[in-house]
Amino acid sequence: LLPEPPEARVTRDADCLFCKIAGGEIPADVVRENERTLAFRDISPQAPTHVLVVPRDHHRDVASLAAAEPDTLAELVRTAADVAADEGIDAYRLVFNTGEQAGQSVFHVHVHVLGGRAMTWPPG
Ligand code: DGP
Repeated sequence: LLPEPPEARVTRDADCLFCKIAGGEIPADVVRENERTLAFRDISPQAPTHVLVVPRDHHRDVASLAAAEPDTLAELVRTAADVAADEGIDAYRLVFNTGEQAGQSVFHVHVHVLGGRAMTWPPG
């Protein structure tokens, strides 16, 4: 038997926008990728650097990812730091919106990497 292609090992949701981006069906401005994660620029940037880092596997939010694949969650954060370094910024904000009321609109876990301008606190 031939080994499975990598995509066959990925958990996908056919209706999920970020699964489609991770699968290459919808184009995105990809800045980093590896076997488990993908980083691409947000379509509606809120800062000079605004990149989303997602796992290739489908999980609805960060708590689900933490429970199912803690190593992948750690890799999302490492990738976010690598993106910031690539962009030449040493101050940045990582945001995991969780739930509609907190501003989550795409239910495939993603960390926002925001930087390149001064940030205010508290967030709105
Ligand atoms: P959130 O609201 O936290 O779930 O963040 C979802 C982000 O995804 C939001 O900032 C806009 C971005 N987004 C939505 N659709 C697309 C898309 O088709 N391509 C890209 N690159 N980003 C998208």
